[in-house]
Amino acid sequence: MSDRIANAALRSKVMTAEEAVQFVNNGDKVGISGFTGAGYPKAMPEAIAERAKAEHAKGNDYAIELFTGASTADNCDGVMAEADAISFRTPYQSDPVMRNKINAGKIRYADIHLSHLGQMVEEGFFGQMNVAIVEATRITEDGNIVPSSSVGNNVEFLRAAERIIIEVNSWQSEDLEGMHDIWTVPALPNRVAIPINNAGDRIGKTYIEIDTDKVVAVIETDAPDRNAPFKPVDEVSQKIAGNFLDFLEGEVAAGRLSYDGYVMQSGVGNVPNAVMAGLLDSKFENIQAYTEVIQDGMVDLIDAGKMTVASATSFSLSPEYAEKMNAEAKKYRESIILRPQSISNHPEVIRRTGLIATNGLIEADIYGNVNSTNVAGTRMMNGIGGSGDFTRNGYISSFITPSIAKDGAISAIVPFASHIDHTEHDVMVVISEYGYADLRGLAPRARVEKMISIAHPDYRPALQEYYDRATSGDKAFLQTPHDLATAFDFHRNLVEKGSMKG
Ligand code: 0RQ
Repeated sequence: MSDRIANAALRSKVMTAEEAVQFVNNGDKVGISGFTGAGYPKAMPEAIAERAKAEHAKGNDYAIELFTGASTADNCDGVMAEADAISFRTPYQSDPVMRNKINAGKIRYADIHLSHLGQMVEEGFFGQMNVAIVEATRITEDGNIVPSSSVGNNVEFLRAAERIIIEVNSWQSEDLEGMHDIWTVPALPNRVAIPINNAGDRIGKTYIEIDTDKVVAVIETDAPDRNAPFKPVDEVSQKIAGNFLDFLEGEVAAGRLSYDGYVMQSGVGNVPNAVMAGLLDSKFENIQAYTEVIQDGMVDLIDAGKMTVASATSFSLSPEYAEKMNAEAKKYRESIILRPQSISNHPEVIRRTGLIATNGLIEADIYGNVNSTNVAGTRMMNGIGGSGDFTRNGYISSFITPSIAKDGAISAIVPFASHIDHTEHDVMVVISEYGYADLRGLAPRARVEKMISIAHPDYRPALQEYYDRATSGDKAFLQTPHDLATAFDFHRNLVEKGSMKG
């Protein structure tokens, strides 16, 4: 038996996932570890999926309500969705099978700001949590949990659940111990200020204290995290990264940013990764990240001595970089901190650090409203994730996007966003391969020209025609002019004809 389970009482609870699944009942609210493809339980999801299939074959109902940190992986979200083992999901997902079931109406999905969920769970907004299933690197002598490659909502789930199942994964490096910083805001009415002034401040413990009496099972696993590798940086991503760096340079020239004062938040994806590659060759030094996930590009910046510290709640590393992290965790824990997502994404700290938020989008409209979640206003892509936490509270909030998707059938710049996650009040800069639209301080009508200038040339005439139509004649609503009869023509074309061009 693994020497990673140092507590004798918990050692006596070791069993297989197939045995432990008896503690996960139909209708249970289950909070699991996991954030992007990191730190999710490796054995229980398949056991839950198998139990669901067996129960369904007998004609019995069996489905759980699933709460996580964020997205997980195909052998977690994917297998359970495939087996119809999930009836409700929150706060974020990106698995194709789960996405299809959500859009088919088979899984109810609540898309929630990542910083909000822990508090909502603990305060009972969803009712009683039944089970917490959390991956650990190690269980200490006192029965505390050393988390693995993510922290997410583990603390809140472990506190709120009636029963706890711990998966101890020996694939995770024991040297991760010391990287975590576990501290949560006391519950109302005893709130205090979060004592983080700088991204690198450590304020808590390196482990999570739990009520060991609630532990019903401990499972030993030895399985890797599963994150997809990044696509190689293409020409469009490179241009977007270049435009983003031009924007940063402009801030330096204007005296609003210094070369050693950049605090970064970055969404995941290929374009953010290209931005980080661009930063490697830039004049920026001593970069700090106060963000949600540690990506390959940040590890490169740390290795190059360009980034001094990265604070997040999870890794989101390619398989190659995950292996490297495991091999060198002792070194990286000097400059990487993993916190609960209620702290990594907390508005109070985000505002204090003065970070520049940079996220992806589905579409932005000519006035700067951003849709991050629903294609054509109706089909869920992934979810809002942490983009709202950072966009609303960043010092500067930027979005980076290719001007088109699906070989040009979709324009990222539209007349009227078909769903709005980030309002015109929060969106400051939108960047595409054609340049950046700096919307700060502008009235809505002054933003239009800038937004059209970063649209794909194929779509610029139609956007201009729309704006001309919206402002022609005696239109009543001149603060944000719209022609309501044609405001969604781009989307109607997409749905009816397969392309926004019509
Ligand atoms: O689809 O993979 O089938 O080709 O969306 O698009 O251009 O690679 O960009 O990876 O940054 O994703 C908004 C989805 C953008 C993401 C979104 C299709 C496109 C492609 C991916 P394919 P790109 P990205 C912190 C912040 C919300 C959560 C968030 C997201 C795929 O950024 O989920 O910001 N954001 N969290 O073809 C139809 C459109 C589309 C579209 C793109 N208008 N219509 N499909 N796509 N635009 C999160 C963390 O830090 C964890």
